[in-house]
Amino acid sequence: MIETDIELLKGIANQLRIHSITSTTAAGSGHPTSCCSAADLVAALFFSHMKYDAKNPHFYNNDRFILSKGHAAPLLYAAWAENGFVPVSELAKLRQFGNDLEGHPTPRLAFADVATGSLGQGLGVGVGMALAARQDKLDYNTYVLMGDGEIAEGAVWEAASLAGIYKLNNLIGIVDANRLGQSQATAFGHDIGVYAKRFEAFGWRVEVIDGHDIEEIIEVLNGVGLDDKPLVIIAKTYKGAGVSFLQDKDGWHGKPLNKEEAVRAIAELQPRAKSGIGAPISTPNILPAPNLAAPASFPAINYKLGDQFATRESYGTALVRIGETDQRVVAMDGDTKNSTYSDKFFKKFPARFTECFIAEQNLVAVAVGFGARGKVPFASTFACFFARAFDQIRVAGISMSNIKLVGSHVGVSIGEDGPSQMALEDIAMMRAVCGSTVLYPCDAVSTEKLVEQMALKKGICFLRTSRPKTPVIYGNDEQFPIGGAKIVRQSAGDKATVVAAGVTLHEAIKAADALKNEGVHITVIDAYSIKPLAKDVIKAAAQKTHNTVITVEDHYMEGGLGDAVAGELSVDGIKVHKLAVNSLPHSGKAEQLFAKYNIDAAGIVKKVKSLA
Ligand SMILES: Cc1ncc(C[n+]2csc(CCOP(=O)(O)OP(=O)(O)O)c2C)c(N)n1
Ligand SMILES: [Mg+2]
Repeated sequence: MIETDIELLKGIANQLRIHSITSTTAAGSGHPTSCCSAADLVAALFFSHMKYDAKNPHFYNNDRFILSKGHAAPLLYAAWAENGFVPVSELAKLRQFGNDLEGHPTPRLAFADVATGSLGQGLGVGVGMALAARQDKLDYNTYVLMGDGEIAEGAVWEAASLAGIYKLNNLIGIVDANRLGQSQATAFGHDIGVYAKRFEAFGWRVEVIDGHDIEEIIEVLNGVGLDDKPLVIIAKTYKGAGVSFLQDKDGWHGKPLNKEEAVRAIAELQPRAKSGIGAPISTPNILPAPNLAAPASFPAINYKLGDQFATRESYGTALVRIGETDQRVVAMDGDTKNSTYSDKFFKKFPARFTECFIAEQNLVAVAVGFGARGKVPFASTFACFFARAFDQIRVAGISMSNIKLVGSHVGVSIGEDGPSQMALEDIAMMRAVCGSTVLYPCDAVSTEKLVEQMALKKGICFLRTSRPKTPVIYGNDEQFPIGGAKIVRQSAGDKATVVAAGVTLHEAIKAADALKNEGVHITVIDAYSIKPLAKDVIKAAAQKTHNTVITVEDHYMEGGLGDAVAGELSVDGIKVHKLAVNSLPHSGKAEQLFAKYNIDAAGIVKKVKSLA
């Protein structure tokens, strides 16, 4: 433990304010007043309380800091400049094209584990990290700095709830209660007792402090981990604190000072500022490092052709199998584990499973947190409910997160439960995420092999699993590389190329067999990798069938397999005819719904025959 030098910390806080003002003025944009309110908190954390190796922000037992109010990025950058990691001269390049000191933090920076800036997401990520620390028997703490306006977000309370349930005393939330939001005062202004009651109700220990009193800040931080609850520090602060003409003033959110104003502000701050360069920082404990190595291979699979399994069930089987050899694999679910079959993993490895209850935004945020700690998190729920967490998934794209999302119960094939439970937009949604991979297996073997691929592939991978049982059509040695496709039927003189995936692949096979009896032949392709799509395989097949492709999918018309194929192949002059769900579905038997939307064998036969 280093000795606390209160005067030095006060001085560093003002130095951080100066950097925040200077860099945003140089950039001509940014949020200097949001930085000023939190400067004392950040100075105390980075230069007295937190234990970390400032030369190696990735060190596995460093305390973690998530700037959930990501718009205060200049303050974070200033802290990492004052601790010596970022050259101070770099701060002047804030927000410049090509510089990693962007408007909001991203993991392009070694010290930002995740992207922030879409408010309300940091605490859930912190929950994932705090859980990862526990699983890895590491003693780092996770600190999450939030704005008071920000905590109106429901996702904050999903996270607060789970942290309370799991008594995460290694998670510390800090609310910078500066009374103001963007366009006006927050709903509760400085009536911060309201926040205290709310966090208390979620099972947190609450400390209400003056967020500009370094001694008080240090005192509450000294109490971190002393009981079995997560701790939230509600810090009463003033936006623009430290500068007389900014402090507690409306209308300054997201506004840089002009040059003359900056000079005046710095003149106020400079006499009370001290450099943090060379200040001692507490070092983390050296504990055994977690095993984060990818395995050389996975145990073999053993299926018999024709045996029937739902791909959702094969997912559960696969997860247990890869979890045996890949210690990085962890899983989480939103109270659907007996439907998604993630309960197989839960039963086998309870310590590596997190029940997130019915809170899908937090489910994804927790996965992002685990991913940021080197784990390979598999988060599952009904595919339709991932739509609730689309912003978390989108931001995971910016975080370049390594997360695996597994959505079951897709399409009209779920039948009787009706449209509220049917994922019919999920392919469109997941395809749109930067850097994502979208996979859609049709049988047990391809599911097992794709789950292996997902574990080995860094990035956001989505696996679409189905409820109905389907026969095993592939041999145990078949390989399913991401970006591939399987030609399952092809002969000379084929009339059309039918591209399907998942349940509709089996309908396409039935259609091929039915047509064959009538002397009509078609190519059938299993597009198990929707993104990236095996464009060359489909194109080569299409060129042998008069440039005619029919896509068949249990998904809405928009943005799914059909659009993926059309989007890739239209430039090559290939005509794509889409069969997909084209109206609001109704409860019913899967067969009835398939027939209604012409995505069953009969519909495919009809379509093939209709083509000249
Ligand atoms: C989800 C989301 N909604 C809206 C915004 C736009 N926005 C950025 S900062 C801000 C106000 C934040 O207020 P507060 O959390 O109190 O932070 P402060 O700047 O006061 O510290 C808003 C509305 C955003 N970034 N994210
Ligand atoms: Mg505020």
